[in-house]
Amino acid sequence: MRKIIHIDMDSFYASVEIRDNPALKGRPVGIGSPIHKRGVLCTANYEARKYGVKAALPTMYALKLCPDLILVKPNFEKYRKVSLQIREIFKEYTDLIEPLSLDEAFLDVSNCKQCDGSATLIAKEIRDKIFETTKLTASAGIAPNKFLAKIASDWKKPNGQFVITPEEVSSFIFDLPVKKIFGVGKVTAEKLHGLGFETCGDIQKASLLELRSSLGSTGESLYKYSRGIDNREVRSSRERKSLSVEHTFSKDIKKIEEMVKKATLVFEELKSRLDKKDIQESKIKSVFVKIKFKDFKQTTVSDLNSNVNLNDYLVLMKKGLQRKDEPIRLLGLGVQLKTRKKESEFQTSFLKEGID
Ligand code: TTP
Repeated sequence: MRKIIHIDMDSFYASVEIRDNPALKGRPVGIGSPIHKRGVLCTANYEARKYGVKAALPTMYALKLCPDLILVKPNFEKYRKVSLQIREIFKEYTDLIEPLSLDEAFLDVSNCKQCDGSATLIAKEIRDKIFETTKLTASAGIAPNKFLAKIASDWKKPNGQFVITPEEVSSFIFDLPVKKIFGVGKVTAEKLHGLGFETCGDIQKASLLELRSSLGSTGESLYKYSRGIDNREVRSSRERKSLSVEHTFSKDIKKIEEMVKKATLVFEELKSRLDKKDIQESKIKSVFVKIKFKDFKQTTVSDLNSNVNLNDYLVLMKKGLQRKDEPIRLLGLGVQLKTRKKESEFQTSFLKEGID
């Protein structure tokens, strides 16, 4: 039985900016470029969230929801510095640390001797130390696995923590809405609702076979997650090979103008994810576009190019669209990263997943 802590800083970029400019305190703040209002927000503080303003929302739209929103340009150097400070604190407790982004990490504290081995007390101590060192608050989730710990860290946000003991897993998971499950986005959630699954408890009533036939491999993951089962280890040295953002549309898209509009949104989200994961251009090997057509056939177009810019992605998208004259149901933009793998291996593995 593992003891996992998921630590997540509260409205991270916004909190750093407010800490460094107290005049922003108590006012609605969004992090995003004030000049390029055509972009999307990286995040917003809790005052702004009251208006419905949140990460990934187009800045123009956020300003409509909250005309008093103060826009602050992101400063990644500062966020990186805080990130290093919090990682130093994690290291005082365990070597099994899996950072998910600059402000978020899983810690496996199963063998940690501090605080008499109590993961709850360790989480509290870590949050206190983070505050002492950075003057920023963090929330924590404590649970027997990563899936539950991540959900739990959201439960008492901001500046709180929530524990799910092994005994509590069944009752906690039973009423959990399906959209809280990792990987279940808007479209999958709608599909699940259509099948009559509102909560994890509902999914538990279905057999593995039923889930597999109606949802494919997603069905298999849902079978496990809906029972609170997750055997993934905390991996401290994982080498990321790619990062992408995909949008599945609730209605298939036919018109090229609409595809360009969607691509622009996906692109902005990709850029902000790259920042959040601290992936700079020097780490990028190639860029790619993935398209899934109405008939579920998919194609990937890539280019050995480390510049992440919208025009290049649009060129790749148009190339992909020429391969089939059909509306599209999914658009993904991404990057392949430089790895320690040999070039030849990279090419084959990429092509394998790339074409149809
Ligand atoms: P999150 O931990 O997802 O969000 P948050 O810390 O802003 O707020 P919460 O208190 O609800 O956890 O992301 C951490 C930082 O990553 C966030 O401050 C800004 C950045 N980010 C982006 O740049 N783009 C995004 O789409 C998201 C979700 C976050």
